[in-house]
Amino acid sequence: MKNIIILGSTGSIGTQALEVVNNLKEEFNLIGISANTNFNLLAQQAKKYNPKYVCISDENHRKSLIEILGTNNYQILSGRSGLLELSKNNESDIILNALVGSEGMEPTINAIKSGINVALSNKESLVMAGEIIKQELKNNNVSLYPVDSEHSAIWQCLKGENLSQINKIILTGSGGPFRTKDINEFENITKGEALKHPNWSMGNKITIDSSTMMNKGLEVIEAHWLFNIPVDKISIVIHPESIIHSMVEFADGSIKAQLGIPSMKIPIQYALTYPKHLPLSGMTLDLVKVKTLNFEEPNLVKFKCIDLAYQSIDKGGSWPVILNISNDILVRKFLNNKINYLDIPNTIEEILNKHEFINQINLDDINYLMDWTKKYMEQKFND
Ligand code: MN3
Repeated sequence: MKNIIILGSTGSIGTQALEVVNNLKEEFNLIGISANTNFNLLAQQAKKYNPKYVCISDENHRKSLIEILGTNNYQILSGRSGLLELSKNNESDIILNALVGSEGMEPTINAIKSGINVALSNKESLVMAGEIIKQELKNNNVSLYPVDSEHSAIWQCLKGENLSQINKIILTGSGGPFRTKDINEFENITKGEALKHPNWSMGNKITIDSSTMMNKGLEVIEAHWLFNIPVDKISIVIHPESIIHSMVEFADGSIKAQLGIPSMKIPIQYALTYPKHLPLSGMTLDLVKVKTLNFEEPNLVKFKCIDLAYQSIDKGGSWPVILNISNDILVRKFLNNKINYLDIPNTIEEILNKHEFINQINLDDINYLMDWTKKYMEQKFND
């Protein structure tokens, strides 16, 4: 029986993770959940699953949460400090980090430093602090289990294999909603169009990232840190059906792939139950119905973000940090109708080239770069 905390329990990954945990009652004891602003759903989840700790990050909703739940049966935490405290709670054996964006990095590091294994959905943690996280994993003898479907696939393909015998990793991506759209029409892409992902149902931030294909770029960096593979051995193949979740090619040309229906429940459950594949209903893939699998090359001209991500990990240091933070801020602005679609890649490129490069980064540098990027954006967009 594992004690588990789910950070970001009201989001797309969090709600699915709660179902997974609830279906495996003999495996898990849920001890904590957290949400950013959605106190209503958080309260419902608390009543249904009875965790000891309930955390609302937005301090404004603390009172409302307490009004619904009371303080007799739950320990209520709030604010950024409450979240950070929960991420260090070593009554838990595993923490699922399903937080969105850069804000998820510190909780990941806290958990590792507290000796807690992490099931990581927050890829931004590794994009910004990959090197620091790897060092802390070693120092604290802690494991990191990927939740991202591509990385779960690679992880499964690498089981029992020797890293030195790998030719390359082949990350698959659906290509998003604009795979076949003319580049000249990109300028007028609306939020509604960008939020319509063909295969996966996900949160807003990652859905926009999938449409710009920044998501795939971030995943290249994530794979690099997770599996210790040089970036020139990580390639991207567009696979519109999202049935193959990624592949590994070995020295002899043999390729292993992991397949399944595009549901996050499978990689979530595997990250939590590793190394066991436990029953999960409704997830059977009917290959006869799928019939055809297609593959094509990614278009790096249309999807500049992929190229920016490769450049970033190549340059290292502050580049991936700036890449990630500026993307976070720009996606939020796009979702709030503050900027146009093409402002996302164009501004990331601009800021990457303008910032003062830091070669070896520590956590203070990352915090400094966060502030610097926020200020840059405020000035650029006048808000
Ligand atoms: Mn993914």
